[in-house]
Amino acid sequence: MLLSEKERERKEAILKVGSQVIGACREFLAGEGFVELLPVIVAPLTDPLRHHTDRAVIEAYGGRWHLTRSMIFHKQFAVSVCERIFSFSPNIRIEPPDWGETGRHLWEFVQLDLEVRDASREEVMDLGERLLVYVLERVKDSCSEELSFLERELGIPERPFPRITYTEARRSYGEDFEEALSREVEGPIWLIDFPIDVREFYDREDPERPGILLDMDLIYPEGYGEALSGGEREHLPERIRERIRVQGLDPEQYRGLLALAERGLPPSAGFGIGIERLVRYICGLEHVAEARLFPRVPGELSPI
Ligand code: ASN
Repeated sequence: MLLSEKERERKEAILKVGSQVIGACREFLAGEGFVELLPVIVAPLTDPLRHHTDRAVIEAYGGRWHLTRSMIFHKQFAVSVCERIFSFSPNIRIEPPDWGETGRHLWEFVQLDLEVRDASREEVMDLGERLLVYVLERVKDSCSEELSFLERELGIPERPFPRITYTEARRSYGEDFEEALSREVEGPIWLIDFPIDVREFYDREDPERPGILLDMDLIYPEGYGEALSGGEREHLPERIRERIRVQGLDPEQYRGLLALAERGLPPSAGFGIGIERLVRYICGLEHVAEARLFPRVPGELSPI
């Protein structure tokens, strides 16, 4: 026997919840007029990310191709075609091996990545809240048996969700504020206004508050940590060039993005929400790896 009956039943319950989560996201976004894009797996450029992540590059046809860390730049281009887009985007991020123990990291995961042309941060925060509440309600309803098998009591948060700025969070909870904040709050909370040097260059600087970004994370309660990350985007070529320069990145690597920006990337805002983390939260799982049948845990090998 591959799994004991108890293990099999537990895995099946989690996978059924995961499947309902994906269906509920699609249903909600279709109702909001979104177009689903097929994901990009390899591209000449990808998200630089602000923390250290080993590069995952393959060579083909005389070119170097990055495995997608996030579809951020493709989303910025895509909204020049359709006003509202999303994709269930597989991401590869070769994180440090000890991140396998955080309970929150997989080095292959899927994020529901969405973007809206001409939107403000407020608009996508509103959308994010409605999406989360819709999914929780749907799953609570359609997976009541699975949730009771997993002994999970799921509350539906009230909107609007509270907010805290990055600066306030650090002042109140210290360096490791995300974890502490997530343990203390009763429901999801927005973390907003990150300082410019802690985030990637594509999050838009607030023109009225230099050094502060128009971005946000959503933090789950009960210690489950970050749910979602996003913001308004830098879309003007001179702004992108300047942010790349200040972060000490090689502009040559972002030649393709800069060429698109010169031709006119539209203003936009969006976010990505980790699907395995959402399933972990809904099911009350110890480790995000439990949300996948074939998990890729940093620092661990896999037989299949
Ligand atoms: N998906 C995120 C965003 O939309 C980017 C990321 O995953 N790093 O901002």
